[in-house]
Amino acid sequence: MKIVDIKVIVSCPGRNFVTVKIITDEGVYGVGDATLNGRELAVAAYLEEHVAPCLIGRDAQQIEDIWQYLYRGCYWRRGPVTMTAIGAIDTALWDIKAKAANMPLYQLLGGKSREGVMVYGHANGSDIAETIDEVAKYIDMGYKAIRAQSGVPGLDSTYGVAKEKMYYEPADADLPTENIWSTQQYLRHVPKLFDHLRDKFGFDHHFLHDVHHRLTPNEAAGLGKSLEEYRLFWLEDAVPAENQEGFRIIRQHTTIPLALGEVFNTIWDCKNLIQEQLIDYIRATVVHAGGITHLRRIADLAAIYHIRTGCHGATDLSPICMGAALHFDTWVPNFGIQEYMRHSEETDAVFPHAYTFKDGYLFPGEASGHGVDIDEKLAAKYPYKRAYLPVNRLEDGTMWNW
Ligand code: CS2
Ligand code: MG
Repeated sequence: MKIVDIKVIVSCPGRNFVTVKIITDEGVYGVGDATLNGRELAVAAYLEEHVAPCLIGRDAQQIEDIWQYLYRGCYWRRGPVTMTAIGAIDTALWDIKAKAANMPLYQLLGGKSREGVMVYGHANGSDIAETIDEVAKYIDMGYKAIRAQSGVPGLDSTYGVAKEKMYYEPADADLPTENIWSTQQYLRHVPKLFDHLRDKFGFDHHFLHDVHHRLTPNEAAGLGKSLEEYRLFWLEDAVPAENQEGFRIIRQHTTIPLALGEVFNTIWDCKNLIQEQLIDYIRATVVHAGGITHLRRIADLAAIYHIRTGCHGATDLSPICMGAALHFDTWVPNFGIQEYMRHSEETDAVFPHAYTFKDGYLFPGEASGHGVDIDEKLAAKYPYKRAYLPVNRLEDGTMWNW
């Protein structure tokens, strides 16, 4: 089964997405998500100029060899652009293999390990009262797990707080928006949020929170301690993780479950974190961590150390990534949870998909392949629009992590 054509489709149905379509001489095709928020065209050019020419004529069934060829063979290993491009090709090839086998992808991976994939939704409000109302809406929709974010008094904008309530789009401007951050205000506010939430809703639902890389290890340790009584499912991205050893400090002080890794690209980014059992959930996902082929290796390493998966699933990951992740989640033995931020109607129309939501769970569907396609004609109606993620500064103007 030879690869005869590779298309790179860039479109903006509400937000930018990069999609790869691999076409074979047997007429079977597969699609993969190649979206890297705010750096979309770098991946599109990488795929068009440096990947596609090397793959034409190759056997689409040799997923592993193609993965190794693109990883080892490029000499410049790792990095988000390279690994997103590899992830997209890998996803499309798994889609082809499963379609050719006439099976849903989860069957090819080893079959179902569970009936449904527990997801968490995003409740957010400009203050605690509004966040409580939003959490109530998610509970009414059947969610078992809900991420709660709220505006911080004294700050004009806070990560995770959006006007649109069912989805959150942080890449909001043609040039990066500048936000102001205060660690002190934030640390005072978050325990109050969870105090109110537990008071109102009790302990039957899972609550999660994303710090979005804002703290130092010692600050994170303090926050973890102050949140322990509220029994969070996890505290996410408390600290930027380039310095993996930093997490030892957090671990020495608190038992709050820690989640990390939506920005990780390879097993090397989380090797120490996993082997030293410094985290509880690994957030790497299909599109940014080298596709199903590589994510599977990360999950297997994590399983040895009692660490479970919690794939990233924000709106900047296309429905193709979500579909592939759901097949992975259905199979992976050490599954934890899946993030699920809904896409806009425009996005859903461009990417028809087999997955469905019911009572707090997502189901990948029984279509062969990963069950997500792209409507190319419709996609062509939405040309690329440059959009950046915001940047963050401290109150005195110092650049900080967004
Ligand atoms: C996030 C994302 O979903 C999450 O947990 O941290 O909203 C993240 O900010 C975006 O994916 C960035 O592109
Ligand atoms: Mg996050």
